[in-house]
Amino acid sequence: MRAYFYDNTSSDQREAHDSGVPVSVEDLSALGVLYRRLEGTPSECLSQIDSLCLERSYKNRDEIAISPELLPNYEEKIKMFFSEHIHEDEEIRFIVDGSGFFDVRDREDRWVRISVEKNDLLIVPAGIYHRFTLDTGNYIKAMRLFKEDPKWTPINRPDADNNPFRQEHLKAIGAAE
Ligand code: KMT
Ligand code: NI
Repeated sequence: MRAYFYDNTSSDQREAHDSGVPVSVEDLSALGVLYRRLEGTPSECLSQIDSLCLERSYKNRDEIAISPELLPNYEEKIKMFFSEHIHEDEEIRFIVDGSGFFDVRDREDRWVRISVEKNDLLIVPAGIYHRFTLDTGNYIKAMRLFKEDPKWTPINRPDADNNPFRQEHLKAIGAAE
């Protein structure tokens, strides 16, 4: 994992867009974005995920593979993942293989790009504006963890501006409007 401010140039979303200004794990955590790298064999990683699920009450999981060949309705899904949105629940992803970018908005509404790869675990909090893209490797496989009653539906910007989960997130990071 590596995080940095997005350079806001208009080239392909799959490029790194690295402004050269890093963002630390602590900075991410202050935005409610939690990161952990899991170590060990795949089965050791799985048992760490099992413990995390118990601790945080994630009762369900599935796996998604994203590449032009593997994901049905690829073009449409890729567009949807990259439209700025929130969820009313955490977005928890364990990267099983491949790599990609999660972009999240900071307190001043700047994009922070989080480059994730195999064995990275990322928790994106409810109410934060974010988006996802593949990188130029064009492939990621991720385990998606969710609570019993997942609130999957992305709520796009600006529709989510007055959403209570958005307001609560702004309060949590000290940026209430
Ligand atoms: C999402 O909600 O943006 C996704 O599930 C796609 C990213 S998972 C690597
Ligand atoms: Ni999302």
